[in-house]
Amino acid sequence: MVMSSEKTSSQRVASAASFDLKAYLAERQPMVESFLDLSLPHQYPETIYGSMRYSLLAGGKRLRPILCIAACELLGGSIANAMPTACALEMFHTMSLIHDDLPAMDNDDVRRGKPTNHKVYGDAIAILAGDGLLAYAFEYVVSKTQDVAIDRILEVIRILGRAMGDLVLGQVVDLESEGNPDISMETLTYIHNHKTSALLEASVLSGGILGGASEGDRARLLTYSKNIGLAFQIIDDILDITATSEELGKSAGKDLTSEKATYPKLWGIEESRRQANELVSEAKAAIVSYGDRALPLMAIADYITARKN
Ligand code: GRG
Repeated sequence: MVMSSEKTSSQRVASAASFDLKAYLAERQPMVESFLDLSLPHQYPETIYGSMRYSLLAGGKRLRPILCIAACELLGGSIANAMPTACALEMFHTMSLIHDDLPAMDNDDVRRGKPTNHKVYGDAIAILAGDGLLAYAFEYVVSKTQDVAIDRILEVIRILGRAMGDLVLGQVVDLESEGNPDISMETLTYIHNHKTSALLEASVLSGGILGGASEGDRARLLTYSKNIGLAFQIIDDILDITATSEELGKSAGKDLTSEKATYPKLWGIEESRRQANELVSEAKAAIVSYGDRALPLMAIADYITARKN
């Protein structure tokens, strides 16, 4: 659904800056928090539910659920249509963080300002908590989504499954590139398209599909999400250098100590920031035809480059 508009495209892109993203998030983030809390109640065996809840409810920006909800609303769907998938996206994201932090992978002690899952529950339970969240998220989408045609739910499941497969591919190439700061731009882009962008893309696309996206809507949302996905990673690399561990809620400066290839290393900080800003402009341009309904997604795109953690 493309809206006709009296504002010009550049006026629309500019007005994203005056959209009250704070108020938009203040309404939706607490809803996501309470649905997440209800999604996974304490039950037997207590250890594994405690471990999954520990990481799932540890905070974080909740960017993926918000993107899903915003894309659904853009196309006229409701928050309720998107909420089960929004929660599942956070379960997927959380499971990837738990596994990423394990000693066999990035070996991190702190995440979201708290000791990592394996530090509290041990490696075995942390692995199982990740596996549990992965499996449960799919079930949750199927059993809780309401007022959405079954073929759309099936397509959402396909997209989510593909994205989680992509995360594995990105992580493998990342692990294989460890200690080699001279990897090509092509390999670096492969890693981030799969590790980071894939789930952000799935968040936007699945929200769109739940909201009734046409083929044209899907193409526009894909362009938007691919651009914000890469911009998000570039800013992540910059923040690893410029922000403190307290601000990030995880160990800062790890890319330098682990000799990881990053965008700032390849381009420098200033050029990296310029590239991220350009990607965000392209993302916003892709959805400008939706009129004021696109303002939340545009403001989220701006937030991705302005964020401090
Ligand atoms: C998918 C089966 C399966 C296994 C996981 C470990 C792994 C394979 C993939 C790693 C994926 C990963 C951790 C990518 C990094 C993505 C990223 C930039 C995370 C930070 O996201 P934020 O800033 O975090 O949105 P918060 O805490 O705010 O949610």
